[in-house]
Amino acid sequence: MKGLFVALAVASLSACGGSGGSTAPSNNTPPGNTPPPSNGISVQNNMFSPGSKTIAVGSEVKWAWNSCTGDVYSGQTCQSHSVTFDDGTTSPTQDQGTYSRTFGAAGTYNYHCLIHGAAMAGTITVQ
Ligand SMILES: [Cu+2]
Repeated sequence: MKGLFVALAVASLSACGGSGGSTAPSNNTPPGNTPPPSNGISVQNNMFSPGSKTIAVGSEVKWAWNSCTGDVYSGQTCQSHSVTFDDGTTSPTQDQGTYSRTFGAAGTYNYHCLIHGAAMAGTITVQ
C-alpha cells in the first residue's frame, strides 16, 4: 500500500510540474531505491546481491532496498521484502529503506525473504 501511495504522489507531482521539458534523472533510478554502502547488500526483486558474504566477528552488515521500478506513469512500483534470519532476527517487511545487523559471534547465518521464501535467500558467514 505504501508503495502505491508513493507511486501516485510521484505521478501527480510529475503531472503538475512541467516547466519546460523532462527533468527525469538520466540514470532513470526510481527515488524509492537506496544504493547500498560499499560492502553492503542490495535487496532487489527476488534476490539479495551479493547473496553470500563473509565478514569478521563484530562487523555490521547493511541491507538497502532497491525494489522499486519505474512505471509508465512516471511513478514507481515498489515490492516488499524482508531480511529474516533462521535465528528469528528480522527486518520489517518493507518496500523501501535499509536494515542493519551487527554479528557478534562466529557462525553461518542463513536468511531469506518472508514473502519470497527459499527463492530469495542469502548467507552471512562470520569468522
Ligand atoms: Cu522478497
